[in-house]
Amino acid sequence: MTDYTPTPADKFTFGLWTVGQTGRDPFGEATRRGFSAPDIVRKLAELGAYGVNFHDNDLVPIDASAAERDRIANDFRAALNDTGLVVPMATTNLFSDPAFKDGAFTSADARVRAYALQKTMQAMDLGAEFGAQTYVFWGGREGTEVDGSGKLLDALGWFRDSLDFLAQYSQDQGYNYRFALEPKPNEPRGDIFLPTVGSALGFIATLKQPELFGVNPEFAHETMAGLSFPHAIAQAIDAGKLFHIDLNDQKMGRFDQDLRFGAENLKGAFFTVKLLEDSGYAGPRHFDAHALRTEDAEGVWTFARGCMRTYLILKDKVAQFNVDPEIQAALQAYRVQDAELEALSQGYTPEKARGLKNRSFDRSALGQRGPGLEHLDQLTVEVLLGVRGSAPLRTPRAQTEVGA
Ligand code: GCO
Ligand code: MN
Ligand code: MN
Repeated sequence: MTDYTPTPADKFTFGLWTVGQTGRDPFGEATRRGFSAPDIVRKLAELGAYGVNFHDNDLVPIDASAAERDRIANDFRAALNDTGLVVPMATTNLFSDPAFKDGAFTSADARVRAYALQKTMQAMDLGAEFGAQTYVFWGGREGTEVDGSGKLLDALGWFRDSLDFLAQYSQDQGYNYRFALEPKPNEPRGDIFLPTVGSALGFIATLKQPELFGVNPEFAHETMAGLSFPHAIAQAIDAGKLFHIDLNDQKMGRFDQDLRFGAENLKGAFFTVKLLEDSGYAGPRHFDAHALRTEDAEGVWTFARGCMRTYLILKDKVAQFNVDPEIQAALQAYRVQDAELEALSQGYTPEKARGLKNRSFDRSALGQRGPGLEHLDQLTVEVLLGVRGSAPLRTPRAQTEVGA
């Protein structure tokens, strides 16, 4: 029986801002002290994580002197070297400072837009210094409460110009980042631009170098929009745009809870893991979540362990689902195959169009078929409840993929 202890081959990552979160919320002060960046690195390594990600100001305070910046970077580098933890992703804090209160790349103030570009270039330099390959854009303050400001169309244009500018900067510096846009419908703004994965995918197609841009979908954010996270990531995978992922959990219709992965929607978490594993997604499994405000330091590490452990348990459940004979039979029964009609329906020719138009279909028979979805779904629930099958089918270590 496996104990579901993660190893770096599982590619689990956390942000400095996630396990470092101190419990502060809009109504209350911090409830715990947080940890230094090197302490987070050491503890995550001890727990079996693969990497750590950061916003520029998680690591270096916004008002640090050059000497402070270098000292902080050196301490952080020493912890990474000691532990072997890597930094796969970096990002910019374009939301905390009052300068960004009405947007960064989409501010109506040209000076703020220019400062946002400067700050992001510096943050990209910092990320590259630690080997980050993916650069995330979460437009926390990119939005409005007052649409009478008349900037909806201009804002999208400013956003586009900034992303095009930064993609070119990355190439000129030889960083060759892959950029991942992270959608969110609201909070902290009343309405945030590019609210869903679908919106971000549509916007990417309008950029100068769309091939450099993908998405960083977050479980909580699609759920806040009332949407299905598995559906969102399926569309991103289909488009070749799943560049990164923020795993966490969320109750629908609430504030952004950033709960421990699998804490709330086990079925959604299961199909998330299934899509990632079955599609061969090779990127980090990043947890953008934090411990409940009630927790002390020990609770934070219980939370981090729990995210990884639940992922590994669900990965086992996916393997079990994929070989369960009754489930496989139900899946097969669900699909009706017809070689002749499939050949006629694929790849237009005038003959096929004529052939199809001349076919007669038994509409009433088509409407009468019961596809067996209740049966299939009950079997899925029973896999999740642990009453089907025997021992867990953990992938042997030697077969799991290693490396960045
Ligand atoms: C949120 C966001 C952030 C971003 C992070 C990376 O909780 O609203 O998900 O945590 O992911 O800023 O850019
Ligand atoms: Mn979130
Ligand atoms: Mn996120």
